[in-house]
Amino acid sequence: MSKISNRVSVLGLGAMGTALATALVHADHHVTVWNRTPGKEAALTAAGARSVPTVAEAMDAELVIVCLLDHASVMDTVDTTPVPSGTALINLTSTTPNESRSLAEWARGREIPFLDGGIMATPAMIGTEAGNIIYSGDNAVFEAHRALLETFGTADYLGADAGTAATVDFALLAAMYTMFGGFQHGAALASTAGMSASAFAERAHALLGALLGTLFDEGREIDAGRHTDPAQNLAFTKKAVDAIVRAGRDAGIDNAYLEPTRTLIDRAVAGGGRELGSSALYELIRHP
Ligand code: FVH
Repeated sequence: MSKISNRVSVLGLGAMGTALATALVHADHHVTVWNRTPGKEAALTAAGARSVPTVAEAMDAELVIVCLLDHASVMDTVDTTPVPSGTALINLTSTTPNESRSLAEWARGREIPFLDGGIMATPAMIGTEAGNIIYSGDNAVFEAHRALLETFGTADYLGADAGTAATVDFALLAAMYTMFGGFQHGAALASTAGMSASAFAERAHALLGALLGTLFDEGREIDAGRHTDPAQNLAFTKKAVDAIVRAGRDAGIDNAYLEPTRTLIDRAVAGGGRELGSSALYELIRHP
């Protein structure tokens, strides 16, 4: 079969691969889909996509987007068949930075133009203004397919190192998971006073929402290496977090989320950081 320009394939029809392929079909691209297990393609083929039974057939495209479970499943899939000359590969599977670099190395060895991406969105956000995907790797692939990539939402290119997008992706997820962990800790503590998690969510949303803007101040302090915060120094934060840990213990809940924060603050204070702002904790994390 000859290679047809402007054709895009999606490998993987999980929740995210389906959302990506759907957005491409809705944007009138010529979309080919492949999934390891048949049966997930019906809605897409009804909407105009072509489903193929083999990876080799899906590789016959200008651009192949891979969205599978993990690095191992990507290698299981792409390393089974030759990639036609000129076909570019974009990996949107969540992989560690080193896994992304190793995939880039694999692609380089086969002269496959390669871009790695981190999806900063849920499937429902793909194809909407809320969708955002960050990319790194071969800039020529990003520029050649930028318009198509913007089908998913905003598309940001972060640099030539294929591991950069995965690093930033995981950095954002680290912030997200610890925020949700903090919420769950708070909801558990509030429940011991009879407050429902929904009622707690309303209050947490109001407080955390009002504080979100201070992230920019934290960022500036860290970049300047200053760590001053006239409003609240680490000596004060230590007293507050110690008391919250005691309250959790008294209430009979598990302090597993909060204890590491307390340990970090203790280390910073013991190291002479009493008068510094909480952004000083960054230095302990960054330079362990
Ligand atoms: N869903 C989300 O909200 C997040 C948002 C941020 C980015 N993630 C990452 O996207 C990757 C795919 O996620 P997903 O939600 O599509 O995942 P599933 O619905 O579980 O689908 C998994 C697909 O992977 C296929 N698969 C698994 N193992 C293999 C393998 N060894 N060989 C070939 N394919 C494999 C699976 O196929 P099947 O089980 O239907 O045959 C699905 O197509 C992921 O990295 C997220 O972290 C999503």
